[in-house]
Amino acid sequence: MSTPALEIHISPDDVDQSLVDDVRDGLTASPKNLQPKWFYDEQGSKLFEQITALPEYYPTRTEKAVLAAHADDIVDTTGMTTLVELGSGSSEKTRLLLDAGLKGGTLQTYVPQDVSVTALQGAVEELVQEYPGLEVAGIVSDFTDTGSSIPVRPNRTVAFLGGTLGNLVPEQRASFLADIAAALRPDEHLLIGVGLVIDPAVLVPAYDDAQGVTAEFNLNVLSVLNARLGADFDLDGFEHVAIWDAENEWIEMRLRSRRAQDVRIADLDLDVSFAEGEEMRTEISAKFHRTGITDELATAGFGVEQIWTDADERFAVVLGRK
Ligand code: AVJ
Repeated sequence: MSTPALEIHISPDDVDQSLVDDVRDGLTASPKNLQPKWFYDEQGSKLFEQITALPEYYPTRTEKAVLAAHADDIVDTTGMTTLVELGSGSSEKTRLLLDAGLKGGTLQTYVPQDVSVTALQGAVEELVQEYPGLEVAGIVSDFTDTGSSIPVRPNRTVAFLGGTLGNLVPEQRASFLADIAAALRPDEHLLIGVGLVIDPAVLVPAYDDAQGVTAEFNLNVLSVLNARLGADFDLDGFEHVAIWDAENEWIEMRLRSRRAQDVRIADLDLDVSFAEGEEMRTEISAKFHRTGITDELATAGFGVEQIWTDADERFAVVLGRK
């Protein structure tokens, strides 16, 4: 089998440099923070897959059910010829759209984007075998920086699923959405999956599960820093925290230092002190109202054509049209 071509817009050196910059910025800030994109080394991606199967973690299965129920409708409404998927990962959800798109007869090209060459290579090889009639053209890039690398093709739908939009703060979301709008022509589409604001009694356990998988996922980011930057974080010295920030309407994950401790990040020649009880933010996962996401899309230049949700209104799949 021939190796499918990937278009590379970011090199391993670029990724290393952005890790260095993020960690230096985050650990010298007050309060300290780390960017959620660094969760996903091999172990972190495995842990995230486990999270998606937890009874408390409703987003993945809910979004999948919404897509399964409405994939034909999405394909009919968009008439998509090209599906561009940002942050595609391994995505079995994608197959729901690909199946519907091929059945509908319009879909010709699938463009998955991911920051990991190896993850993308594997996914592309599988898809090429599974869908012989489909052109698959992968893009390696950072999704926040992808507007400019979206290939020029006929009738594109850009999909950004899973609720990952919620990892960005409002200003980052605005520039991300505006970049995508700038890359699209009139009548092309954006399909985004977002978690909705629901009862914190349901939300919080989704990010603080009984089995402790999310805690392990959160702590794993310290292993990533140990491995990639020669840091000496003691994972037992930190504990997982997940809170609902009602004002910002986001879940915030943090790592709380169990004791006063010093950590050295050798590759940055940086020493960092943590006070006992000090909390470092590792992720926000914003939740939305229909009106809020509609306004954010409008500001970026998209009209909302349709919002599909599950019966409990926990998760929304939103179709915007430029
Ligand atoms: C993959 C970003 C959508 O925010 O729900 C899961 C990541 N963090 N549990 C989310 C995550 C903690 C997830 N996203």
